[in-house]
Amino acid sequence: MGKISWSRLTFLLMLVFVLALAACGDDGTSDEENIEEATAESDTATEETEESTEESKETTEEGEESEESTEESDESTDAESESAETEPKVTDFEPAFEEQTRAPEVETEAELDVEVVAEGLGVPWGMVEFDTNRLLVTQRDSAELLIVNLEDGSVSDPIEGTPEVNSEDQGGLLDVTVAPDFDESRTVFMTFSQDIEGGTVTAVGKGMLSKDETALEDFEVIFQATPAYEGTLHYGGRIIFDDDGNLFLTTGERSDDPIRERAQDLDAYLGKVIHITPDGEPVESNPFIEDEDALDGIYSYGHRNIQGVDFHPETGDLWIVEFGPQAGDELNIIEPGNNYGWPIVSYGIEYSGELINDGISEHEAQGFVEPRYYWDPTSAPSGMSFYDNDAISEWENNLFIGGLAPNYIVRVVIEDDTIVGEERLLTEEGERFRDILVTEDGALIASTDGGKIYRITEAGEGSE
Ligand SMILES: [Ca+2]
Repeated sequence: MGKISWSRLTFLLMLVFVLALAACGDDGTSDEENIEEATAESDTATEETEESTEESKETTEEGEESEESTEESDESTDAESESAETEPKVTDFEPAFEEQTRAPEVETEAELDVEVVAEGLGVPWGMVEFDTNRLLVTQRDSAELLIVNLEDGSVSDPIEGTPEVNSEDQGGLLDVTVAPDFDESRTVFMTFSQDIEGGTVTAVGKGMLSKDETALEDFEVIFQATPAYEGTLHYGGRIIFDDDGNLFLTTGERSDDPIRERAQDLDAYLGKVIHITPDGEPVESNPFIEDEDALDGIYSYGHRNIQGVDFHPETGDLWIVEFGPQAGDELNIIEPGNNYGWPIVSYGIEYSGELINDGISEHEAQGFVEPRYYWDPTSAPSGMSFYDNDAISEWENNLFIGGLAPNYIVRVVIEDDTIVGEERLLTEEGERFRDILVTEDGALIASTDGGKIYRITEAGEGSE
């Protein structure tokens, strides 16, 4: 074949590729609503989610190809300026500062071992390592608490004594953690969606794990994020202990318009970070404790649906990830008394495509706290954990976040509170990553809505 036919062939191939891209370009986002919002766990919704998963897989593959062809055609392009995000933005918003979105893509250099240690679970929403290489794991829909042994993959029978939950839609048994003095007190804390008069609330309860690990004894509810609402979405529900032995609880704003406006109200626990003692009482140093019109447990407000929380291992700051509307998922550093702006300002838009509150994205200009980072399109963020370990040294102090609908784990590299790199891991697994934890020995553990628990270690460094 002569040179002319080769270049003609190349041209035709490129033309076909460009046309294919153009044809698919617009519908990549149309089904984003199925991501988590409407993930009513009905059969229909599940099918829709699977469809949109496949779509996003396709676009990812196309994205990778287009990245390659860009490199071929223009080798002088600085590779470092490439973002881990390959899909087009769904909004017209510009970031408040350059590093606020689409950080340069980074790549883990270590070779990783990725292993499924357990499968066949339900939706393992929350996990905690309560004993070396043994996890307490919640099952959201069946409201079961299980013990998963990471060393042999064994899964216990459901622990007796867990609370009754409302398991519709996004509700169920949510997060789990243990008291700092668990070895003596045996106290386990859980969050869940609870039916009370007037609707449902995000609730926190605690009980004592029996010596034989088969039952939670004397389980009692210690906190309810009132007011109750007749809805089954946006419970938030993460809990974490601070160094003083108090609990941070995150909530959601219950999703619907107008209830979501309560995220701005200091007389409602919706759309808040809440700071309580292990008995469910407001912590005395809370920012609104002197304000008679405000609820004493509130620590920060103006949040949408906070799905992940952890302390930065170096700075000690409390970081959260909140699920945005269509785009506009945010990473925030939480300071007492601050207002994070939802639903007055957002880097996202409604799933219908309409603007939110006339489409104001600038937080600071409106008197709110700018997110340290946001995603457009969505990363569908869920549970998260800082890598407070040096087993994989290049991961030290990085943040790992589960992605539900773009199916990957997000790795975020942070310097001076600024996001300087982003990587997407396990993109080929096709799993909705629900919760993340780092074990004492430095394994990254990820649970998925497909009922799997993954263990990720450096190749050759595993515990087996
Ligand atoms: Ca915000």
